[in-house]
Amino acid sequence: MTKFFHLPASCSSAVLAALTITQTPFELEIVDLGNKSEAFEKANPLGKVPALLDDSGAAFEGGAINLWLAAKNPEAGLMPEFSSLEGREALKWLFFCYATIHPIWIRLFFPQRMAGEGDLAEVSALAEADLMKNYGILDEALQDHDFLAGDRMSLADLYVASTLHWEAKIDGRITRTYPRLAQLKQRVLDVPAVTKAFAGEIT
Ligand SMILES: N[C@@H](CCC(=O)N[C@@H](CS)C(=O)NCC(=O)O)C(=O)O
Repeated sequence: MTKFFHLPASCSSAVLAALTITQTPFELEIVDLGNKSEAFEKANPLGKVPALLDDSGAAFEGGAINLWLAAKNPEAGLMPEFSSLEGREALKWLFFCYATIHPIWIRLFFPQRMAGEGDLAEVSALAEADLMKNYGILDEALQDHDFLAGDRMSLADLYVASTLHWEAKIDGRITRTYPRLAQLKQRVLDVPAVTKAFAGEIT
């Protein structure tokens, strides 16, 4: 059976949700970053969650895993047909989240990795300002429809909803500033399979 390496309330929560929605059987390993298991080291040489390991090999990078799960389980409707306009939008926002937004959170949570001997508070302040600018772009994208790529939830919405949990670090400033994002988060959390997957870890 596929082993899924996870840290509750981290970026691997979006993969947990996709595994649950697609009813993919998996065995859960909660990772201890301070004491990494041999299987986890094998699953991801970077030592980061999410990762999968099965008899065929290993997979890491949450966006890639989720796109693969979506393609393998089209009936789950996690992504629109890529060649459609909705598909282009969903891919655009998904890549925006993984490539642009997630690295900014890393700067906020681990400023020492960026600052070295420098000013941690300055790195954190710049990261927070960058987050506000980029979530503002997502907020604008929700002006005319309920989800980022139209009227149906896609992997991009799932990812945004799980990242918004981290805004506790900045006193909930994102959803206080951008109510459309608060609504999006609630819409995603209300999808029954998402509610089940996130139970107790994303609120
Ligand atoms: N690009 C990777 C990033 C993975 C990542 O940064 N995971 C974090 C949790 S959100 C982690 O495991 N951090 C541990 C560390 O950096 O030591 C992905 O999207 O899967």
